[in-house]
Amino acid sequence: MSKKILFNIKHLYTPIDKGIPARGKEMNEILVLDRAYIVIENGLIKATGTGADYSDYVDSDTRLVDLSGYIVTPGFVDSHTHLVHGGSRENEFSQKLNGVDYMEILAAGGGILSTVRSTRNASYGELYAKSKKSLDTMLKFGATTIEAKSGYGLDWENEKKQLEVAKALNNSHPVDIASTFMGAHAIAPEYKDDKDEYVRIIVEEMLPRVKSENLAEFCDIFCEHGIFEVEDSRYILEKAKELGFKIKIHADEIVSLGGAELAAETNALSAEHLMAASDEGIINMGEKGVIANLLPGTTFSLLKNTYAPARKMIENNVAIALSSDYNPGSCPSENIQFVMQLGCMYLRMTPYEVLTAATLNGAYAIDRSHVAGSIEEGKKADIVIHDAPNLDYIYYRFGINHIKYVYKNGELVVKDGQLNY
Ligand code: IZC
Ligand code: ZN
Repeated sequence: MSKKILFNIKHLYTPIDKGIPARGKEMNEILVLDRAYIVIENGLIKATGTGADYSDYVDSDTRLVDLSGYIVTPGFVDSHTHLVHGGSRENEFSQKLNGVDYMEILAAGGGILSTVRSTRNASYGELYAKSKKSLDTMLKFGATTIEAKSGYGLDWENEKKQLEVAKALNNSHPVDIASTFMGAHAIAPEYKDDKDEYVRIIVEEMLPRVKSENLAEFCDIFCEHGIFEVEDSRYILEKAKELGFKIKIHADEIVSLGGAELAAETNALSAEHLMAASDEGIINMGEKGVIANLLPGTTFSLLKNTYAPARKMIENNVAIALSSDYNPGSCPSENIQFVMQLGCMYLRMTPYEVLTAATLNGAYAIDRSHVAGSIEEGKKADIVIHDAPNLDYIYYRFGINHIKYVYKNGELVVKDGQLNY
């Protein structure tokens, strides 16, 4: 039995898990404990409290860790990433600076399709090494659980390669990874003039194989004009549901297409982006309990000012998760803290709402709420210690890394900001 007690924590901040995602104004409810302690046993949280009461839990082989001067939050849950991919797209950065639109770059065979070429050309080992490096960066910024999508293979061999890299990293790396199949990220170049055939391949060939080989839990689709229209998306997602996948939709990222409405209609677990979501779509999502997974790093990186209408979502009782969208095109940064800072600055969410979004609601968005997302008895001891005097400070001092220590499953995996596993 290994036991640790983190004590003398200046302030501990955590959302409270009520068995469903925190919706609307509930997102602003954070439990704050001063001079707090956390008892960790066998990698799990056994108890929390304040003051000296932890002494009841101390026995001869308990390790005591004094955290005076530091604040603590749950490990961050980055519930939307494109972790596994080949190459980079800095060549598109200058195009973007010159006003060329994301969709124009894609229509000209670049964008996602450029990363498809790099990913197909990369070996399993190369993808593994590159993804591991990114995962280490995510961990150093405080993410202890993430989601990873495929979608840069667009054929069986290469989609499988991406998903196998994510699965292997989930087994070998401290960060937990939930996998999503996203063969419907773009139309494969081989079928650019025959979308229906590519849709058939996704539904009849790839989805059943992903399921039978247990390579992913979720199915996601890029529902956007000129990629997969609402009808294509509905068809693919309904088939995915029949096979037992939980579903997600990249919805209303660029134009208002009815993606939010579709997410509500199909009972998707989450809808992603939503920068251009309609009022009706937002209302429907609130009614159906679809999580809005907002990705302000992408809006920032696309040089846009059309941030998702988070306040309107909160007014309509929507649960919001916040994620990096880490990918080589529209958000080439693994820094979840910067995304949280953007959440305050541009989505106009409160520091408490942002914390809920990047922890508990992120865990719900990838069906990990039973193990992650809050510092509560029975969950994994995934705990982040910030070198900061209070929570506001970590949003106010943007662009730097505030992490002092990270515990994952009760083990110290980041020490003084450096990897320690
Ligand atoms: O590689 O551009 N939006 N997919 C949908 C992305 C962004 C990732 C990319
Ligand atoms: Zn994405």
